[in-house]
Amino acid sequence: MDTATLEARFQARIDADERIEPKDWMPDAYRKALIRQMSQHAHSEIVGMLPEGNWITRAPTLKRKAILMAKVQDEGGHGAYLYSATETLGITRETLIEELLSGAAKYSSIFNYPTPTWADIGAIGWLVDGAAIMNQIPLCRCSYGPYARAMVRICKEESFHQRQGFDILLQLSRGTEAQRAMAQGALDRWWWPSLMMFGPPDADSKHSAQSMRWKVKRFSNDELRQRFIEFTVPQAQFLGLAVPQGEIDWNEFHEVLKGHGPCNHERLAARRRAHESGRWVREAALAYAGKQRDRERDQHREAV
Ligand code: FAQ
Repeated sequence: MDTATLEARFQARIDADERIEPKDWMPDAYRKALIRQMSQHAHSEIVGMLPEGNWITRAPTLKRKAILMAKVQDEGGHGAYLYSATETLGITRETLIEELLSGAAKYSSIFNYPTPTWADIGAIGWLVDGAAIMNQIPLCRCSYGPYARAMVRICKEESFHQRQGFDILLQLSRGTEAQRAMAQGALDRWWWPSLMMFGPPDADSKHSAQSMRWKVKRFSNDELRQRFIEFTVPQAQFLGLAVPQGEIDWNEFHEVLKGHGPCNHERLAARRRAHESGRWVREAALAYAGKQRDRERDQHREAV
């Protein structure tokens, strides 16, 4: 069968809302687009552990510390599912991680901002996880089966994360004057970067049109951004906090993507350090797996 016929059949399956599975035929461009988006997503989850991890040792109570540790571990788990789902497209996790550590791969702009106060942890849960849910619920209906299924579980966990962040800010906003000011400061810092998470304006989004035809994306960047604003503003009012007014500074977004955000260097340096210090664990696990295989082979030989 020629490529044009295969492509027409593929698109017909997508149009009929059928799921594409790893062993199905797919156009090269579809495979590449998914590897791009899913690996960026996986990297974001892993790099996203860093701004919050910064507060684990300084959480204000034992309960808050336990909750934060669980949340950060969840993000690591999301990264692991997403790397596995990406591997089903024929690329290895080692290659993906090399791309992250060399600086060749993107991860979400949002994780290049600092977390100077405890209220920033509340703002990340409320706004960043809130934005992630808004973007990811439609991905549960994405045409690629492994990505869509990973998203179902991830979204359930993100909704717990969003509530814990809101709860931190609720407590601060009902607290002392200084605590209210801290909550407002965090909202002021995270509002614009959270809106930028949805990606460039529709007119500048180079992948959206094709991605929508393939039903990877179901809504445009601006549509989801607008929904997020409508959903979040009443919550800010409930907290008694003022939402910053004005326009998104797209110049800032592009600078962060080019590696010039406040924490780009720090984040990559932390990931490289973690990768180096985990080397012995990976080597030991590989050696153990090799020994296990030898043992199983010997047992099999003895049995026959
Ligand atoms: N940051 O043509 P479009 C989380 C890039 S997970 C950096 O519109 P597309 C959980 C884009 O890659 C957060 N780069 O692209 C958590 C492309 O560059 P390329 C991550 C961005 O793919 C919470 C170029 O700009 N979520 O938060 C960004 O159609 C708390 C042109 O853009 C996902 O990854 C950005 N914000 O739409 C963890 C969700 N926006 O690749 C810890 C899945 C755009 O050509 C703590 N991804 N770019 O070099 C998506 O839904 C889409 O990929 C978009 C971008 C919507 C992000």
